Amino acid sequence: MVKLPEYEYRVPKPDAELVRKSIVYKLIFILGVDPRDARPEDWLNAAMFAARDLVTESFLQTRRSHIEHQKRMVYYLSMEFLLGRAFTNSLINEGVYDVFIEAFRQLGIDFDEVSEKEEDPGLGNGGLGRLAACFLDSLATLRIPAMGYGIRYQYGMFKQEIVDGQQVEKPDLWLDKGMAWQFARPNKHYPVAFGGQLRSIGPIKYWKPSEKITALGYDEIIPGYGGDVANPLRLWTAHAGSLFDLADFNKGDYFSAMRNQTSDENISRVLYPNDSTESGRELRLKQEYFLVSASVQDIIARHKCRFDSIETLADEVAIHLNDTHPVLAIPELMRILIDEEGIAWQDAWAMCCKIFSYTNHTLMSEALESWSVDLMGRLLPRHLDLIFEINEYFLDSVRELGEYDEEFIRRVSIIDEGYERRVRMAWLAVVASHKVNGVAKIHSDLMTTSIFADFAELFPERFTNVTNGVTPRRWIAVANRPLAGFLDKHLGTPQWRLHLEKLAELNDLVDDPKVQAEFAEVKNANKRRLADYIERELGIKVNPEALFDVQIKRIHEYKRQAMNVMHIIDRYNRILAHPEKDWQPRVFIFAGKAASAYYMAKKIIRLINDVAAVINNDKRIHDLIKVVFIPNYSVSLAQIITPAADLSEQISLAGTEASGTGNMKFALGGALTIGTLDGANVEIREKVGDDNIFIFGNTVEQVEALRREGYDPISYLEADRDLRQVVKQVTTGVFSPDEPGRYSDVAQAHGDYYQLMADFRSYVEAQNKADEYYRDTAKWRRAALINIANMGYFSSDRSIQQYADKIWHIKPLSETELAQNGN
Ligand code: 26V
Repeated sequence: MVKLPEYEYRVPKPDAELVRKSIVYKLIFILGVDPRDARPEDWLNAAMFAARDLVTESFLQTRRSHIEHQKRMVYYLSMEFLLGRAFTNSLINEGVYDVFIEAFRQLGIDFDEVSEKEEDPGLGNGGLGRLAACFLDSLATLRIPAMGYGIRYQYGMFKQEIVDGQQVEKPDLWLDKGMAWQFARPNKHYPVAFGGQLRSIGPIKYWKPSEKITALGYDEIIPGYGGDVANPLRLWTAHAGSLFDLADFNKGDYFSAMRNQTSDENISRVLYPNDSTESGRELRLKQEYFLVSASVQDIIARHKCRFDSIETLADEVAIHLNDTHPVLAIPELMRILIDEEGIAWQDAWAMCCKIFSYTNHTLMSEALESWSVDLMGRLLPRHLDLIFEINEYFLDSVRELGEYDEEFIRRVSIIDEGYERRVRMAWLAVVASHKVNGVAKIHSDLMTTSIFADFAELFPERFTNVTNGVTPRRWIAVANRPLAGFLDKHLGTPQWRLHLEKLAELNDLVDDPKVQAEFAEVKNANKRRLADYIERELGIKVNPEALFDVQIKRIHEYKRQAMNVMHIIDRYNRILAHPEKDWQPRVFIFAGKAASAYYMAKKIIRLINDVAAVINNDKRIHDLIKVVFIPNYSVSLAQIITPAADLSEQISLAGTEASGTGNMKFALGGALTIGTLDGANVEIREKVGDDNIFIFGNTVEQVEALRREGYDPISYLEADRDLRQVVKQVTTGVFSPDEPGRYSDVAQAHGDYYQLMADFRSYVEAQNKADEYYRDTAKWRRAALINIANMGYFSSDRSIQQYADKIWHIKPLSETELAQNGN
């Protein structure tokens, strides 16, 4: 190994002058741009290169420590990572935010204008992807030896435009804007094979694939807070054929070789913009296999570079499956261990069972992945064969217990022997994992009584809960600087960034009128920032003194944005009927994307915009209601909207939202929740107390009872005149006068499967209660402060610590391990 004297590669502690010089240097010598011609985009790239220099050292040092101290590693496999912008986050985590602000000031360049030029890498759909990003932040911050693996989609989540009230999808060309935050790793490449045949010579099986592509790695740097650790998120890009094998081109058919190249490279072209169904798409299966094959090969290569023998793999490595999307990692590891490493089947299986763990993120049956045996056999014959062997081995072991009939065996079989035989990916995940967790208490409980009930009977010790969390670095320190200042002052320490439970000390201050007033100033500053954004982007003026009522998340029927709209219409009706009453002015804010093929979700977006057009322009309402749909929801938009909310809408039908993490971000920013007893709302209520949250609606038990007894939406309509009026207005075209029949199908949708009618009245009552609270400013501010003070538990640091302790059995790098690095 090359010996370097220390001073040759230690980046000096930066001051503003050094940073300024570095930025200008990068601009000229890396980007080749004359400072006099530089656009904000160029300054951004230059500044990101300057910031990357500061992180790179800890990035390399972290890796070196893992090797030297032979640390057990965890690998987090996910098809989605919604990282959000890297620039300001890295400055906060490196502790150089103010230094960069000063450097920009010296250059005479607007820091905010420049940092807003950064594209969000939208490599995910929603909750699951954002959770993965919060987890990476916590893994690095807690110094856990870890690495993420994902796909570097060329096109991330589509950009949403609203045209005539309707969603229009536009491609997201995020990579074209520069990639200053990634290191290309041209030496990290692996072949990924598909198709062909499975042959055998005696007991030895071998796979002769018909197609081979190359996975090429890029490392996105994930800096931990405090600046001494940074972990990689390795993202794979598909390249045609074998990278350095030019044989194909020498056959003389240059053009068809090039054509094949484009189709092979489709694998990493685009993120599937759907988070509930994508049944049977061949390209999706190829993407999933592409991710896991490259990652498992890389994990093994890394292990071999640290240890002599593959036999110790299960002692040194934990692999976590973020939902079922990367579950093919199980047969892929089996294949490599058996076919390439010569390990006996049972030994390989024992290793897998020690290595894998799996998180379930949804109970919705349509989101449970299964692949037809036919398709899998065509694309991955060896893997299908291994899955059959795993299934046989597993079912034999169940039969041996002698307690279960064939009906039970049929239910737990990894192969669904229905009309078309299918591989149940969640079953495979449960059978191979030593731990399976849900993402909130209620969700983990429901998991073991519903979809996984049979498995919970077989393996009770396998199931556990780790309630989700969010990173306070991004969601307070970066997104809510006024609140960060407030906390620093009143907690008397910046330590809440690392120990969020310190927020509890605020509990002593919630009655102090001065503290309440200061908090109100924080909230108002955030509301003014959002109001400016809304005016700039949409030309709508909203009053920052009104109550900001916010629902931002994917548009889904189960999340019941439609019920929110029904309340708005009902309120509109009541104001018109009683204009003399003292109504609380409200701004209703929505944002969220609908899957492009999800008809009903798109219709909900249109309804929101139609209702907005009518109410916002009705002079009789005197701005008591404003309805705003903010287009193109993303992590960076959430960073602007969340801190500005007064009221957080978490109104899914009980039993449908696994956890939610937006609910945590809002409460952390001092918004009060109006919500059902669903997902993490249940635990938020436990922490903040009943008086500081507006809970309404049926419980899971009540929802199930209604379903059992035959849910009858009409009965609610008959019993409630206001509800009847709202439904009538929507379905007869009051909000779509140019096309009165536009929503005639909406009310009938699946017989109100998500029980909006059943919860409507109690929702409206909870909303009225919220108005009453809000009028009593001291009471509201106190409740908001109590919410902040009791959110410490919902830090993703706590979640990750629990994963590390109960699931991965992994220890962080100690201070000394990090420091003792021979270079
Ligand atoms: C499913 C599918 C189906 C196949 C096509 C692509 C695709 C992509 C994603 C998904 C699963 C989405 C599941 C999800 O995002 N669940 C959310 O996870 C959050 C983090 O645990 C949790 O807070 C939300 O409640 C839950 O909805």
